[in-house]
Amino acid sequence: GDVTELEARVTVCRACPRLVGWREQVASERRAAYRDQPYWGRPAAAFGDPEAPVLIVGLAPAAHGANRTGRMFTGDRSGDWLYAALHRAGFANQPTAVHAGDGLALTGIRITASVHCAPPQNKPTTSERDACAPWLDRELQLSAPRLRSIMALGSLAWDATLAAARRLGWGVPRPKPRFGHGAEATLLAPGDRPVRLVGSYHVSQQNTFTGKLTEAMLDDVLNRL
Ligand code: DU
Ligand code: SF4
Repeated sequence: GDVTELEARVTVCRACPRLVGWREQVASERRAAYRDQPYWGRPAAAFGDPEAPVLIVGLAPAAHGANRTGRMFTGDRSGDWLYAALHRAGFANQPTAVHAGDGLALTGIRITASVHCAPPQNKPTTSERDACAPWLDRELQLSAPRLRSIMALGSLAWDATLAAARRLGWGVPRPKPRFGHGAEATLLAPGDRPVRLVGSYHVSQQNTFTGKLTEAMLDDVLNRL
């Protein structure tokens, strides 16, 4: 289908020189430590159910997570949290995500990110965010006819989603809705179809280790989707 073609196209994108250099440098330096597995070192495409009515938008692949395994949130601590929660909520067939061939499948949900390549310090620049934005635009455009809700993980994803919706001409509330854990806004997709945007603190260790984001808080947002 269209979204699977989109997945294939993003994996060969080389638009951001700094990120192309970084993803390949990390891959070549770390390949030896993961000798028994392939090391991706390329853009991570969206992952999950191609017909999903629910979309998760994350920040960007982690250097040794999706940049290593090639699959969103796979092989890092953020993913341990996210996939366990998706399994509790009934979206994932298993609670763990170890590598791209581990049998994980999602039903009713897809996961993408505002930037598809791992950035140094998990911080993409403004120009990298702008360069990657058309991939999110396209994902939203292709999912629009069936999309009911979007979960934005962190404020960058929240802003990227609102900006994409605005570029696509969807109805977006003004003033711009503010991000927060559990914040909600209603976007109007073509045909004035309401799409509920829900914010969640990101599942990064900075939030989960400190207790800023608890399992109950994450479950609460997922259950609203
Ligand atoms: O080859 P495919 O069935 O289109 O699946 C591609 C990819 O997407 C696979 O790694 C599983 C995942 N996926 C999923 O998570 N949920 C679905 O409903 C369909 C595919
Ligand atoms: Fe392409 Fe996005 Fe990666 Fe930049 S971050 S190289 S736009 S996939």
